Amino acid sequence: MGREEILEKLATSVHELEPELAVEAANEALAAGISPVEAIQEGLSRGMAVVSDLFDEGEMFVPQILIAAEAFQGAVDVLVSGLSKDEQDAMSRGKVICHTVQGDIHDVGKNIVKTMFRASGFEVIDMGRDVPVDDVVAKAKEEQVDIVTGSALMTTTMPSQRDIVNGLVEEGIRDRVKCMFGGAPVSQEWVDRIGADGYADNAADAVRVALELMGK
Ligand code: B12
Repeated sequence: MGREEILEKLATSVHELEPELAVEAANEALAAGISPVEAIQEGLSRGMAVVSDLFDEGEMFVPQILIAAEAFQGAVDVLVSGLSKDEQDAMSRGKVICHTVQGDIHDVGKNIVKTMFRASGFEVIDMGRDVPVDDVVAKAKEEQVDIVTGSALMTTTMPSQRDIVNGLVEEGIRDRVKCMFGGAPVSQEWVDRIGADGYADNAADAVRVALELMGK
């Protein structure tokens, strides 16, 4: 099976909701020498984009999204297990907190972003969802992370992102910690307004922006 076919199979397994097929395709990707990052970006993420579109069009519903996320994650677990020693050593690319902000339980996007960070060699602390602002700020300080990221999926929970930036300022560590935010209602304009450092509207760009912020 060729490279294009395998990438297509990865994408299809996600939007056709077939976790077993996703694992099979991930193993084929490894055997064919396709890099984990490429398999996630060009394969799985394309499948997830289809899922998002179908959802917006009312053609797919939440239970299906969760199965798609399961297929995505299962394939990622296989792909990451295939990272070379060098790639695993690159784990020092930076330490990142991922979480979904206070009051918000939407974590599908957060999990994708987390996965992309891990697959790209970042060390990720996943704090889960509906995480109090103070906990995030305290963790950033305690773990001396390089970047705090946070997802907000509701207009009502976006202000927590601003509170995190302010909390880091109050703790006196804002100059040492970069802030990156995302989620469907979040925009570059919002991120600029609250004085954060980075924004991206998808997981692949999130990694690209993070590397820029780290000066890499
Ligand atoms: C699935 C879903 C749910 C599931 C969540 C399951 C889960 N475990 O996540 C359930 C059913 C639980 C749910 C509950 C609710 N939901 Co809901 N939900 C959605 C839905 C359909 C899809 C979200 C999703 O998973 N998208 C797919 C992922 C892949 O996309 P994403 O999260 O945007 O992430 C991508 C990018 O944004 C980016 N990104 C994400 N995070 C980050 C972080 C960084 C740092 C960066 C750089 C980038 C980045 O990269 C990701 C990958 O490409 C959206 C509709 C929508 N179109 O967004 C509504 C939606 C978000 N929900 C909504 C609402 C209102 C609710 C409820 C309040 C409903 C209710 N009345 O009970 C509750 C909220 C409870 C709470 N306190 O949070 C509204 C929010 C409206 C608003 N106020 O803004 C939406 C927009 C639906 C709507 N049109 O009304 N929901």
